[in-house]
Amino acid sequence: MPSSSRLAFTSSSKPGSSTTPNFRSVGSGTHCPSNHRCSVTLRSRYSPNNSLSVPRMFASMYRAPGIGLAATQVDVHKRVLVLDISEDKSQLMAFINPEIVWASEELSTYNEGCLSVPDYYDDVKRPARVRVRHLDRAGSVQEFDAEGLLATVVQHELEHLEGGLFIDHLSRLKRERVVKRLTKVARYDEIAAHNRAERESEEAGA
Ligand code: GNR
Ligand code: NI
Repeated sequence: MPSSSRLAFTSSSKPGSSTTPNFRSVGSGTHCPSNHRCSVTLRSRYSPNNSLSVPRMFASMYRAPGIGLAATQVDVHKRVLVLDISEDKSQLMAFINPEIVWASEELSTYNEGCLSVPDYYDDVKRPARVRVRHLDRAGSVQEFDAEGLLATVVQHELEHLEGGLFIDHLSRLKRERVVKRLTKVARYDEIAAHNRAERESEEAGA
C-alpha cells in the first residue's frame, strides 16, 4: 500500500521547515533520533508531566500531518508514542512505555516515510505482526496485537525511541545519500533564517 502511506504527507507539509518549528530533521545537527537514545522509562503511574506531553504530541502529529509521532521527535525524552492511522483522524492512540513482546517471523514490506526524514520514502521490511504492551494514559497495562499499517507504524515509532530511523534499514549508500541531502537543506534553512533575522533587524533599525 505505498500510496496510502504517502497520504500522511501533503505537498503543503514540509516537516522541518518554519511551519513546523518543533521538528528537526536529519542533518540539522540537533535532531534527537540521530544521536540520542530515549531511555527514560516512565514510572508506572501516569504523571502530570505525561498528561501534558500527550495532547501536545497529538497537536504536533495532526499539524505535521503524520500518522504517528514519537516523543523524541519533538524533543521530549520520554517513552511516549501517539498514533492515529484512521482516514478521518478520529482514532487517537497514546502508548506510554511501549514494548514489543512478540513479533512474527513473517515479514512485510511497507513504503515508509518519516517526519524526521522529509521528502524521502523507501521500502522497509519488518515483522508483519507484533504484540505490543504499554501503559495507557490512566497508567494501566494494556496489550494488543497489530498487523498491517498499525504494526508498521508502531515499529517505526518504537525505533525512534531507540534512537533509530527507518533509513537505518537501507543500504549505506542510500542512507548516506539522503543524510547528505538533508544536511545540505538544513544548512540552507539556517542561512535563510540568518538572512531573515539580519534583514528584520535592519528594517527595525531604519
Ligand atoms: O506519517 C507517517 N507516515 C508513515 C508512513 C509509513 C510508515 C511510517 C510512517 S510514520 C510517519 C510519521 C513519523 O515519522 N512518525 O515517526
Ligand atoms: Ni518517523
